[in-house]
Amino acid sequence: MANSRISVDPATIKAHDHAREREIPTVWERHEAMQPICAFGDLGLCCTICYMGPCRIDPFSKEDVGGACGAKKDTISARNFTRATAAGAAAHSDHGRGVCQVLLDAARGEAKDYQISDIEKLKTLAAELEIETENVSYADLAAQVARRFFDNFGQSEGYIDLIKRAPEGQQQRWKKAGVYPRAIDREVVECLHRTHIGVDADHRSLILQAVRCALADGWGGSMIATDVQDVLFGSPKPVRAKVNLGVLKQDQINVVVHGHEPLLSEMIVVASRDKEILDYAKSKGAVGITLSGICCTANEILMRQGYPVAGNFLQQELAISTGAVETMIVDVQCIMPGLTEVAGHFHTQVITTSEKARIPGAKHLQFEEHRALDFAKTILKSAIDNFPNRDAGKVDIPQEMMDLVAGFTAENTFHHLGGTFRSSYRPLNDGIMSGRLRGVVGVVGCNNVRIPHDSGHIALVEELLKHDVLVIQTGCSALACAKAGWLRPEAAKEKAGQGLREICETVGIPPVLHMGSCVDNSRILVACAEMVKEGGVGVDISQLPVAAAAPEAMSEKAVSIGLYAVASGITTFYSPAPRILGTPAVLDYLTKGMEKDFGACWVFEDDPIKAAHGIIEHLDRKREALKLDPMMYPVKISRSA
Ligand code: NFS
Repeated sequence: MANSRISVDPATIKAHDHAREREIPTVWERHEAMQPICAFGDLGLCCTICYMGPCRIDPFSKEDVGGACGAKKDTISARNFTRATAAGAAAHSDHGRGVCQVLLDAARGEAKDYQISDIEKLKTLAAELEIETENVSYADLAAQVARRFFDNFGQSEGYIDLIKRAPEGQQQRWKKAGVYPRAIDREVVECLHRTHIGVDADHRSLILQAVRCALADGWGGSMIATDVQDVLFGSPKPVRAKVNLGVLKQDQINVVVHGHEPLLSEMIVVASRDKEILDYAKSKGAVGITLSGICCTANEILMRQGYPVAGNFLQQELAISTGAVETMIVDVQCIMPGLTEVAGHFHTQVITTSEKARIPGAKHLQFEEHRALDFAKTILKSAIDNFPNRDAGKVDIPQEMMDLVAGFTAENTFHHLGGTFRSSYRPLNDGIMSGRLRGVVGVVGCNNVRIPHDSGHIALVEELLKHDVLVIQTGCSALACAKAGWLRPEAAKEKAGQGLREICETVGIPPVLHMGSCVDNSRILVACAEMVKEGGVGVDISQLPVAAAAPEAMSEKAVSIGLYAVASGITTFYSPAPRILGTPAVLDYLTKGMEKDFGACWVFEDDPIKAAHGIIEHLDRKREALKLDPMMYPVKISRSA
């Protein structure tokens, strides 16, 4: 396969070449072996829900045929879409539940290695939940907040609490459409119930339930995960760090954490600084320990601790194929089972730690939160013991590495725009109103092997920056642009249009702001709500000059994120489309009908430059509707860009 189809990142190309020379198949080779991809499945026209089938619908058939039960393509495709949303929402939200459990355990003194790191955030949250904060110990407050959030998962009455953070206009739309989310688990379960054979067969009704479930994710499970993690581990602050495979070190013990929940990785951070552990590492001939991350776990320890990032989703196997990783510690989500096969060619141990995720070929060490630090030390010791097994002849670490600044949040990000004296969203809104900034766009999501690694993120973001769009990022997308160097303040001079550059240089921020992991897309929702509150750029999220993009979407979580973004009023450019392209009715509702119900829609555009131009036009339409000033430094869209 040509390198241009692998990646736009030189480190990835080098590491992939190294794996290929050693005849180690990775995701690219496995994906190629899968060709041609089944078109029925790809178009969303394959139904595996009951055991009369699988049934598949011919997209070219003149007659409106159905599967064995009579379900036609609209039903089949909408059911598949709803199930994908439920799985994505479940993954984010179960993560949220896990951190709530640790908050409760820490408050009860049963998880002694954890503490409440951000007391102010705890108090603010408690007040928001109308929990009495006077004369209550922090431990008691934390326990009450945790229990209240637990209720948000399973309650039989009422609605999820944090949905009230949304502007009134958006809440009214949700109520009118009948999608105001009740309880997180309930919405996931209802998606599964409705999509069982013989229940809901109306595509719009199914998608509206998917919307309710996605909202329970974005304004519920994910938002709870973000807020409770901030309470436990501290709210991120801007921090400098390094990214790409070059962070792995030849003379050090390399431990890579991969997955999503920061509960264990935060403890590994603490353990990796422990003198006894460092001395033990030296006793085995290593200079020290390099702890780095892959995927969203990487984002978590990056933004709170400044730890280096080895790579994003498609680089997970390549980190191992450098031959320099002693141990990869994984928990949940986005962990390829193929890792252990790659590890089998080297001395690398893959260790699973979550009771929810075991991988054939990996060693399982069950993480125990009540003795978290001891557990972290045990795992590090086993990595150190593995160092002498490394075969120097097999080691090949690409040297590419880039500086970045991460650690922006809804609370601190736009406050930076105001400098020290004006801590509010006013300067951001003023920047937009005066035409210095065209708008704000969240570029988020995964890598997908169907698209050359990082190419979509890079092309789309580069084009947006030229046109004075402030870009905020999370997940693997943030890591793609970090590797390109755009999360450095200097990138404003190199990449941004004049208006954006002026703002970035005045405040000293990069033109692309790292806002965390994928559950932290909830920070983007809160930031949008804050922009509305500040005034002048729309009374509803759907009126703001904002948009979202996921140019290399891969996971079901990305479907849930895309859906809650759109339902929250943020038009979302998404590629590749979820499996609905074979169904005109579903496609029509997602790309047009949702606009009427929620004020925003999905746009499925595979060409990242065309997507960027679509976003720019969308922002300009929003600006026009609000009668904002013309852009101060207009740059013509070049169609050949
Ligand atoms: Ni998000 Fe994070 Fe990456 Fe995609 Fe996977 S790591 S939760 S799903 S692949 S951005």
